[in-house]
Amino acid sequence: MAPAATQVVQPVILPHKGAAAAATTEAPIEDGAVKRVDVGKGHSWESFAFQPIRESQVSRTMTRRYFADLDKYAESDVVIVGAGSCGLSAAYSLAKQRPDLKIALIEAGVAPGGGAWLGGQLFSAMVMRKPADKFLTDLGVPFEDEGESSPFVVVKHAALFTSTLLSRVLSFPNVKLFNATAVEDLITRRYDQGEAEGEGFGIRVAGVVTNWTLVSMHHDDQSCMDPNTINAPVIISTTGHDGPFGAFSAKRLVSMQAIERLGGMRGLDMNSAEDAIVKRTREIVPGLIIGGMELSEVDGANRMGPTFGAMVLSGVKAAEEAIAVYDIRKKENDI
Ligand code: 48N
Repeated sequence: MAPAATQVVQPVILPHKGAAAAATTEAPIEDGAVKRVDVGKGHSWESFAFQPIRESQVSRTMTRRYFADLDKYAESDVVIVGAGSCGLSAAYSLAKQRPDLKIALIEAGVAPGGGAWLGGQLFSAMVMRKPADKFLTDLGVPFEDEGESSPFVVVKHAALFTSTLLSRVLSFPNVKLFNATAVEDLITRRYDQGEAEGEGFGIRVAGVVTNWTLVSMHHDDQSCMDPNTINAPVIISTTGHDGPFGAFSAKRLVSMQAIERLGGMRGLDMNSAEDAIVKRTREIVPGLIIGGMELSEVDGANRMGPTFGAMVLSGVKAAEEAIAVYDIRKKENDI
């Protein structure tokens, strides 16, 4: 039976509130034809020249900005560990709902995006089960929908989703991405659990410990490379399940005996995996919310393989959980 006609849902790109007014040299589109970028001087390559510069001007611009950001985000409201599809979706959802919150996004890779640059087995198309198409519409990513009877939609290339999401997240003035930076530990506080949580002392997560990723990967062959820190009352950890740092926070909670053991990711079962990951995205220990595929390692949930709807909606849920935790701690003046 021929597939139902595929309808391409074009996004209505709304002017993004958080987007800085980007200076552009893009020539305006006139009568349907995009004019080439006008580089001035009558667009003559023979007479073309950049304005002269001294190298230190570039160096000072980069270092001043980076260290001003480090200073500003040394005290953050929310830190998101891992800028894969779940972490980026959490950052987008959180920054859009709460422009008052300072959000630090820490990504070990030079390139954010995690496993969402390609679909399954390095193929291009990205499949998302409904209702995750609502997130795509909100974000403004075009997708193909074979109609109501189809349980999923398709983004023609995963990179179209990830690059659009990344650009929206980076356009928020209250989000700072620190990429090529690894979280190599958690800042913790002991707190009296009181009767409600079964007496004794528990740990609460109060920030992250960071280092350049390349440094974090070489502690075994170069000692004494101390880290840096970011304090925050709420951490969202979405570090995935594979790669050199996969499930980082979950594994660290076990090694500090904050949780007994990992449940261990189970075999592939799309139907059970995606519902479980979205519905169980939650605060694992006070101050630390875990979502995305990292959660499958905590709970022993199945994996879903090449569908990404649970990643984006787990990110949406993690953002809501983070807002709830933050607002309670703020009300208790316990930030
Ligand atoms: O894409 P991932 O790995 O993780 P998620 O949970 O955002 O998305 C998972 C998704 O890509 C799948 O695995 C799909 C759905 N397949 C499932 C299946 O069954 O096979 O992104 C995690 C990001 C990466 O970019 C890592 O570099 C980063 O987190 N990361 C860290 N960044 C900073 N500090 C760390 N300690 C750290 N650990 C991982």
